[in-house]
Amino acid sequence: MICRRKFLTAVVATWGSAVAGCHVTARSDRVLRIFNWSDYIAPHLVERFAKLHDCHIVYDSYASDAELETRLATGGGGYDLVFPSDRALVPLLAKELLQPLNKSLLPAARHLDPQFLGVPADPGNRYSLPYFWGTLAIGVRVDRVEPRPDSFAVLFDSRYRGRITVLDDLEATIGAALLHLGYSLNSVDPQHLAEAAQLLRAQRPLLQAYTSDSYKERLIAGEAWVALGWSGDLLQASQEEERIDVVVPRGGTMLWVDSMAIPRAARRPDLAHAFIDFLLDPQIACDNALAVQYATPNAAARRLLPPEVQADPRVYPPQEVLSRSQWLAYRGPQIVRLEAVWRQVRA
Ligand code: N2P
Repeated sequence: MICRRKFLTAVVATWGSAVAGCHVTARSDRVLRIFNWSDYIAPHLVERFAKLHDCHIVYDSYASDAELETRLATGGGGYDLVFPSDRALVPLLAKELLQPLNKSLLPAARHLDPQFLGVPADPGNRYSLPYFWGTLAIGVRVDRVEPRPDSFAVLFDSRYRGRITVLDDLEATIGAALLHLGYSLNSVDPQHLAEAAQLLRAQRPLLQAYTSDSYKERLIAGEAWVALGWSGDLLQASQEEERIDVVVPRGGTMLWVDSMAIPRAARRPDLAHAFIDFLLDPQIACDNALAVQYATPNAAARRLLPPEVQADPRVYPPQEVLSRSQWLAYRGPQIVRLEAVWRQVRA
């Protein structure tokens, strides 16, 4: 397994070589532009694909669905391959920013577990295929936080004043507050949101930061003791620092699945299809899952994982936790209600 520091160094090295090394040999028109969540691929796979397909890869990353949506809507980046969440697929499809996939170029899609196909946003998977899934979870420094928490309550515990971080992401952080209050993750009820706003305002003095991209480092350094984050990123941190554990709230949490999709404006949909099919190969998907620590929707890849990973409830929560959890929904125009809450909280 790859440790966090090696992982980061490898990412930088791979980007360097993908950009410099392959550029020398690859034909100049063979450029694949990828826009993905940060720390969300095994770096050596990017390099391997570039060599295999004699191409140059430009690899950029983002920390929220909102960033992806804005970039695609403004035509920035010229990306060939993106990784929207199930919730983000809705606006991207409504704005016709994605192109249909050519399934004949994706034979390895047969390895996907049907359970993860047909998300409501893209029922026939015409535009997207699942990449990884996971939960909204809490990273905890077990040397500082006792007993081991099992719910979102720890995010609001004044004993950890100044040591807590939450995601700089309105749906995730308001969602955690709604769940803590016993409401639906996807509620748009004004009363529920008013209570969530009150709770999150009261939480502010306890927070070290609203951050979606520095919580791992803060946990590893011991600066933060409690961090709301994405399951795999937190597990990457725990792999590097054994005093970090990952808590998936027993009462249920947010579930999400991120997909691979090709922007309508892609210049190299051929390379993008080849990259998707490459990532769907069972051994490659297994190696990738081990590096990023997220749950794979690839049934064949899951069977190749070491038994202890397949059985790790922090990666694959048990059925009773899943059944109490909810998929994040797209709230459509009602999102303005959450935006109003977020403005009050962040003001
Ligand atoms: C990867 C984060 C992806 C999780 N770093 C949110 N969809």
